Order: sequence, then C-alpha cells, then structure tokens
Amino acid sequence: MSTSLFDLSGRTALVTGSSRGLGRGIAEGMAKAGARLVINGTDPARVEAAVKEMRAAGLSAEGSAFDVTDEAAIVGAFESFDRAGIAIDILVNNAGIQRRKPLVEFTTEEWRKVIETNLTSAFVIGREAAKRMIARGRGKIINIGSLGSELARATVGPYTAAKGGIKTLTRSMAVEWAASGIQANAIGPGYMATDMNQALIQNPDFNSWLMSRIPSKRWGRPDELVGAAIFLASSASDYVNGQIVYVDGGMLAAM
Ligand code: GCO
Repeated sequence: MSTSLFDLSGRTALVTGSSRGLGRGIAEGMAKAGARLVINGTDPARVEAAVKEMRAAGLSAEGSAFDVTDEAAIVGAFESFDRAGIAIDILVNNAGIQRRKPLVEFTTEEWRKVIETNLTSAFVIGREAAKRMIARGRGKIINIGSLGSELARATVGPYTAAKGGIKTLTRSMAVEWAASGIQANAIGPGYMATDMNQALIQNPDFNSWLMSRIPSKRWGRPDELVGAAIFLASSASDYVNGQIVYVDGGMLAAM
C-alpha cells in the first residue's frame, strides 16, 4: 500500500514544548515523515540545541522560542511566521506541566499556572493557527490529552481538570472549524517514560500499582506516540474530527 497517505512532505508543523520529552519525540517522528518542523520551548538555548541536533540528523527544523502562557509572545510568533512566509499546516499543542499534591493544598496561583500552561495555551495557540488555516482552507490541529482526560488520580487535580478540558476543547475546535477544512483531534498518552514521570518511575509502590492496571504491563516509550501523531497530521485522517486517540497500553480498556 502506498505510504503517501502518511507522507508529511511539503507541510510545516509547529510542536509546542518540543525541545524535549514527548514533544521532541513527536517532532522528530513528523520530520522523518517529511514535515518541516518548528521546534518550540521557553528556553532559546534548549530550542537551538534541539534544532541543531535534528538538522545534524538530516531533518528539516527551525526554532521558535516562546512561553505558551504569554499571549503577546504567541501572537508575535505567528506574526513572525507570516512575515517569513511560514504557513503552519500542522499544530501540535503538546506543552504542559505536572504538579502533584493533595487538592486542598494547591494554591489558586498554582492551579492557574497548570490550567494556563496545559489548557489555555492550546486555545490561544489554536486560535492563532486556526485564523490562518481557515484562510487557507486546510489544517491539522492535534492537542495532547491524557488518561486524565477521562479518569482522575489523586494528587493531580489541576492537571486532570486541564486535560479534561483538552478533550472538550478539541471537540469545540472540530465543530467550529471542520467546515473550513481543519481536522482537530487529540492524542491521549498513557503512562509514558518521560522526565515528567521520573518521580513515578522511581517509586516502587506506584510502579507495582501501575503494572497491575496496564494490560501491556509496561510504561510507554515517547516514540510510541509518533504513529498516532503522523496519522492525525496526514491525509490519512482527513475525515477524522473531534476524536481522542489513546496510546495507553490498554489501560483505559481495563477495570
Ligand atoms: C501522573 C502522571 C500522569 C501521566 C499521564 C497519564 O502523575 O499521574 O503524570 O498524568 O503523565 O498524563 O495519561
């Protein structure tokens, strides 16, 4: 079967939070599928390093360092893309943070920081990307959700609330923008072995519980999100809208 259905050649993808972690894995996978990648992060030096490493690997990459909670920086970044003639064909709203403590101990400021980083950013960046995608009559938006988009775990209340919002924001984007040729979907990673989860990975009691809950009996690898990302970024998903694809080793299927 032709692989052109999954070919991203000629398309430019912006992946937020892609200088490391899940975002970096998704960005590299999309670049290997032919896309030109715009690498984002808050730290210009880390973004530059990621771009250099990807270029050294023969991949098409450039950097755009901005804080996804800074609306003026986001608007400025898209205006710079406009001036440079860069059309963002694929947006992956990946940037996010995790904070773990009992809900009653979170300050309102801590709550706001998680919601702003994990949810509001997807709205603001999605809005700026969609304005331009609507004008072109096509675009792909992929929001990164979580098992927390469906289920709650104690001590991660703000993150869970944000990721629940990602699921329904994705549906809102799909409903409003599908007629303009935009497909808006989400990926729900399960427990992936990333820096953000190192505290959990190092915890024997948590690992024992988690392995009892995951049918695949293992943590996921960041590169295991690439297939779903390429599917949702490519022509293979042109009639898929408002969906969340879980890559979770079967965890959501199990009681
Ligand atoms: C946690 C983890 C989870 C995972 C992922 C699961 O503290 O439970 O950080 O939130 O990262 O989101 O889908």
